[in-house]
Amino acid sequence: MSNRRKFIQHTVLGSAAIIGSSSLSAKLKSGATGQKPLVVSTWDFGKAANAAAWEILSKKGSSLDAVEAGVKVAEADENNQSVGYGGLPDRDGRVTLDACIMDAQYRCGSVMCLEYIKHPISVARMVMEKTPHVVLVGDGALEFALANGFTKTNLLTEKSKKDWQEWLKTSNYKPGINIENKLYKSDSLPGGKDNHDTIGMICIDANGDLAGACTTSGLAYKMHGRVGDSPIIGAGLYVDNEIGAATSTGLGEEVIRIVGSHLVVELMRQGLNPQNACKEAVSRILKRSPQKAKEIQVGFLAINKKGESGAFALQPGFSYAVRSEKENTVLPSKSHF
Ligand code: SD4
Repeated sequence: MSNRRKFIQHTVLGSAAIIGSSSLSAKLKSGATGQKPLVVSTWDFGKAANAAAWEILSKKGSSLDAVEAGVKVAEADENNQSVGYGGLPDRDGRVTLDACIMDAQYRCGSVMCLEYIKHPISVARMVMEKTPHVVLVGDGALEFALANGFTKTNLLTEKSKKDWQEWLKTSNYKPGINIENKLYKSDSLPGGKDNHDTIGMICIDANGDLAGACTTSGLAYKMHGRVGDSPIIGAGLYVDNEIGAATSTGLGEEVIRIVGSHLVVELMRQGLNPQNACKEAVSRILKRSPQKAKEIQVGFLAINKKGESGAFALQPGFSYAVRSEKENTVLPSKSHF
C-alpha cells in the first residue's frame, strides 16, 4: 500500500475512533448553553472581564470589540499578578507580556515579550489592523506601540517586586499545579478567594461571529525572552468562524507541543462538543508524557458556532466564567485527575 493510502486510511480510522468515543462521551454533561451572544473566559476573574465584554455584546456590538474590552479588565487589575500591570516579572525582574487576538475572518495579531505597555491586547489588535504582519516581539513591539500612541508605564508593582526579591533567595524555578491560585486576590470573590492568572476569552456575538483574545505575563520567573502558548495563534488561542473557538491556560510549553487551541477547534470540526474536544486535547498531553502530566496544569476552554461552551483540564481547580442572556456564572471545569 502506498504511503499516501496508508496515511489516508490511518487518518480516516483515527477520525472514526474519535467520533465513536465522542458519541459515547457526548452523554458527559458540558457547560453548554447554546445561546448567542455568549462570552466565556478562563478562571474566576473572567467574571469581571465577561461583564465588560457583555456591555458590548448585549448592545449588538462585535465579538472583536467585546473580547478586547473584556481582557483589558484583567490586564489593568494590579491584584492579578500574572496578567498585565502587576504581573510577576521574569527572573531578571522584567515584566514581559504576551497577548494575541483573532477575529471571524482569520485576521490575527500578536505581541510577545512586550515591556512597559499596560494593554498588550490593544497593541496586538493594532498589529492585526495596521501592519502587514501577525507577530511583533520585544523592542520592535514596544517601538510600534509607542509610535501608535501607547505610553510607557512601569508594570512592576511594589508587591510583585517584593515577591521577586523573595524568590531570588532560592531562585527555584518550578511552575507548580495551580500555583497561579496565589497570584490573584480579590475581596469581590466569594470568601475573598485566591485565584488565577492568564485570561483567555472567546465569544460569539449576536450576528453569530466569533472572536477571541488571550493575554498574560506568562510564567513567573521565566527566563528573559521566554514566550508561552498564550500569544501563539493556534496554541493559546484559535478562532474558526465556521466551527468555534478555543483558548488555553497552564504550562504553555505543553500546549505549544500539541498546538492545543487549534487542535480543540479541529476536534469540534469532527463533531465533538466543546467539552469533549477539550478533553481529547488534554488526553494528547497525557499520552505524550503521563508522568509529567501529574505535576502540571493545563486547561482548555471552547465554544462552538451553536453557542455551546465547555472546558477540560488536567488537574482539578480550573474554572471558567460564562456570560449569556441566561447565565452569569463561574463553573468548575472537569478534569482528568
Ligand atoms: C504561559 N499559558 O505563559 C501561560 C501561563 C498560564 O496559567 O496560562 N498560566 O505558559
